[in-house]
Amino acid sequence: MRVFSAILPSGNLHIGNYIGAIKNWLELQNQYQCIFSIANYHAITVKQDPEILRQKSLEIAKIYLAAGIDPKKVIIFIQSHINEHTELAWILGTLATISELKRMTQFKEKSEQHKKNVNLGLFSYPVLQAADILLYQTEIVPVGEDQKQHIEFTADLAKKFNKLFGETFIIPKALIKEEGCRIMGLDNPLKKMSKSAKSPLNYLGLLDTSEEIRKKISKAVTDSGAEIKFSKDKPAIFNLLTIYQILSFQSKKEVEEKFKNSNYADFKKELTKIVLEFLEPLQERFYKIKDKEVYEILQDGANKAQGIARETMKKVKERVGFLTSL
Ligand code: ATP
Ligand code: LTN
Repeated sequence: MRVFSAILPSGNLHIGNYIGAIKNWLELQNQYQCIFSIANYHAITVKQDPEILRQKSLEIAKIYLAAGIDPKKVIIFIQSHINEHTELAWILGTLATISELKRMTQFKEKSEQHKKNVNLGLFSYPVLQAADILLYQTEIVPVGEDQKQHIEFTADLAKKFNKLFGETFIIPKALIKEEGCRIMGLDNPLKKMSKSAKSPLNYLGLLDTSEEIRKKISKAVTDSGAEIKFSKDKPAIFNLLTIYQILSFQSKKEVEEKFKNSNYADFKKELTKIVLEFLEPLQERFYKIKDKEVYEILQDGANKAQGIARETMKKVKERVGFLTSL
């Protein structure tokens, strides 16, 4: 069974990315063949500064490693190192319809956010994502809840291709853990925590300093009332409790019991403590990793990914009727 997932090198990785995606990758890497990419082709669908994009790509690779992704077990690579991603995206694009793509929630949201740059890449983004997944004959795609629609679109596209040209692709499934699959913004608990949020108060960055974490948690929006309980009609405290619960490996009941006599200020203090206990060792590992070491891991990852990608592309080209080159 193969697992594939990716993250965009387009901002600061946050606790939502960790809880919704990376944390689940850690469990999967011991059971399946996992491939984790850094999706830089996807990142340029919104404007990026080239130098920052390069730095962030290296940073994400280091975060994977610091979080515990093991390059001995897993393939880690940069999307643009494998040409087959864009090549397959072109072919799949001929099967994707404009009306399907227009329905994509992420496209609608990003078009709203970047009104002056609603480009073709942003529109066909899910097709490139489908190529990422199908190229490696992926069965499981561990992601946060926001990506569910893109994975369903990928499965539909794979079925369509198989029906037209014969069995070629494995049909992938999203793996979305119920708990923590949608961590909300600290400044607005009705919208997901996001790397591209305007205010840094929206997210807890994996590389934030302890002062920043303290400040962000102390400023986090809370609900009316005073109870520290997982209640659906109190989205702000529900979200903060979810972060606490997951990082402290406790059940909802245990957490509610612990805070039954506390007020918001006490709870926020404990939350800060648990977030820092999680981040400090991760950051310590992060700052020790040398660039050279990462380049070697990415090169090795690209070599391994290339082999699988080439095999799939060969099959795809035959199936669609391309003359094979000599
Ligand atoms: P942006 O807001 O700039 O689009 P992002 O914060 O959504 O970025 P991505 O690179 O798109 O980050 O997502 C990487 C992974 O993290 C995906 O699997 C995504 O589903 C997951 N993820 C992103 N945000 C959250 C969140 N708030 N809660 C849980 N999982 C999340
Ligand atoms: N679109 C995803 C990132 C991504 C991805 C993938 C996730 C690009 N290619 C393939 C899973 C599988 C996002 O999180 N915004």
